[in-house]
Amino acid sequence: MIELYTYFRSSASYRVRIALNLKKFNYQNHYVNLKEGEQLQADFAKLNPQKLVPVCVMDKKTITQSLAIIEYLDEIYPDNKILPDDAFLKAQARSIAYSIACEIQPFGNVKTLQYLKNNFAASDDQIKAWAADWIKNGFNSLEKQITELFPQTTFCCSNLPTLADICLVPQVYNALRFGIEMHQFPRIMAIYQACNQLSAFQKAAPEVQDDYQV
Ligand SMILES: N[C@@H](CCC(=O)N[C@@H](CS)C(=O)NCC(=O)O)C(=O)O
Repeated sequence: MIELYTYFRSSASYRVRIALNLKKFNYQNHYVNLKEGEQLQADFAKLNPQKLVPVCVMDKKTITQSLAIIEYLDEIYPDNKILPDDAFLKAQARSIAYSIACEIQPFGNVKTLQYLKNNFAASDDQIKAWAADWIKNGFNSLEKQITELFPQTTFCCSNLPTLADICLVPQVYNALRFGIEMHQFPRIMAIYQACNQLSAFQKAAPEVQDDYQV
């Protein structure tokens, strides 16, 4: 049995939920309420000293970091591949995924936004503008990259969803929450809509998680 420590609104957990669904795994959720600071409590910090979700536990092995979890699952269970076999496509899928996971998401993370509030007395509007700006900057680059390299594919870099789409969808979900006008990113939005036609993506959405709160 695979156990997933998750929070409905966590985009990194959302990535792993999509991957688990694409691979057709059953898994058991353990909910970590980030709003209540449960990620900072001693029990959870013992499981993940990084104090972040997601965490995956399988066969008594604990894995942290969403991309490490997804790549591990893909290596040990090769059915329904998440990373393409072709080396160039694999590099492109990782390039898009890393640009989201390394260059966008950390700037909107709970601890980053709390730091701005606690140490610089940033207002809610300033914090919102900060998070939205990093997403817009990242999406400007990604829109160009995907359009130039893969103008015709249904998903980011293939006609099958890959790691790139797994990272893109939760980030678009966040962008919409921050009120970003997504019509400026037509290629990204077309991919987002194509992904959300698939049940693996639908079942991973924040609104259908058991810990969902408005
Ligand atoms: N690079 C990490 C990011 C994990 C991460 O930032 N998780 C967020 C939720 S999306 C979190 O647990 N934040 C808690 C905090 O900032 O205190 C991954 O891909 O797993």
